[in-house]
Amino acid sequence: MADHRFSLSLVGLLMVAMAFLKGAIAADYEVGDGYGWDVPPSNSSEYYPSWANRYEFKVGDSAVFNWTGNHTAAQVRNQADYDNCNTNATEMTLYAVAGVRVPFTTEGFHYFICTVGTHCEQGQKVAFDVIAADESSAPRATLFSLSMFLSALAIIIQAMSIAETIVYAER
Ligand SMILES: *[C@@H]1O[C@H](CO)[C@@H](O)[C@H](O)[C@H]1NC(C)=O
Ligand SMILES: *[C@@H]1O[C@H](CO)[C@@H](O)[C@H](O)[C@H]1NC(C)=O
Ligand SMILES: *[C@@H]1O[C@H](CO)[C@@H](O)[C@H](O)[C@H]1NC(C)=O
Ligand SMILES: *[C@@H]1O[C@H](CO)[C@@H](O)[C@H](O)[C@H]1NC(C)=O
Ligand SMILES: [Cu+2]
Repeated sequence: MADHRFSLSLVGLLMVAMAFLKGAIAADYEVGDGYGWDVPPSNSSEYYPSWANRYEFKVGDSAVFNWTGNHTAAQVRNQADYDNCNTNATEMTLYAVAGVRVPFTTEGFHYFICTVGTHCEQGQKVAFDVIAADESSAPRATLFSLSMFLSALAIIIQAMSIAETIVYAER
């Protein structure tokens, strides 16, 4: 019985570990955290870049743009478009639905602006410096495989201890 409880807690522990490792493989970043995607309180074009500076974005991670009211998240081509708040629709990828999740599929800078009114000029813009997932992805993959193996092992141990309990019950 004690064995059974032990293996159950082992399974629980491994599930937590797996969730953690899965989180380490790809992360979602809600732009602006609790403030969301809006005109910055200070109209400062440093507001979102300084938010972005707190994180390390990797290929495979995603940006989530959440807002209420009239906003968009538009990925513009380069720093010039970002600096100039270029809202030319044919030169951007426009996301108009709040809560949109945009995965980073390439390394390098990714620039986003809001195309509504003068929001971009008022600082509703963000640049992500996305780095490769390469050198860290190998150990992560290994850790993930290891956690899968340990989970399988824990399930086997649990199944064995249940079988043992049944044997005891039948005696
Ligand atoms: C931000 O810009 C808007 C529009 O230009 C202006 O009405 C508002 O007073 C500005 N807010 C701050 C804190 O500068
Ligand atoms: C998006 O923003 C709304 C309003 O600010 C909030 O209620 C909701 O929880 C946010 N969604 C996520 C996924 O953060
Ligand atoms: C918008 O971009 C397209 C493609 O680069 C260009 O042909 C067009 O002239 C631009 N429109 C404006 C108003 O700048
Ligand atoms: C949002 O703002 C745009 C201007 O950028 C305007 O054309 C549109 O009608 C607005 N939508 C709403 C629902 O206010
Ligand atoms: Cu906006």
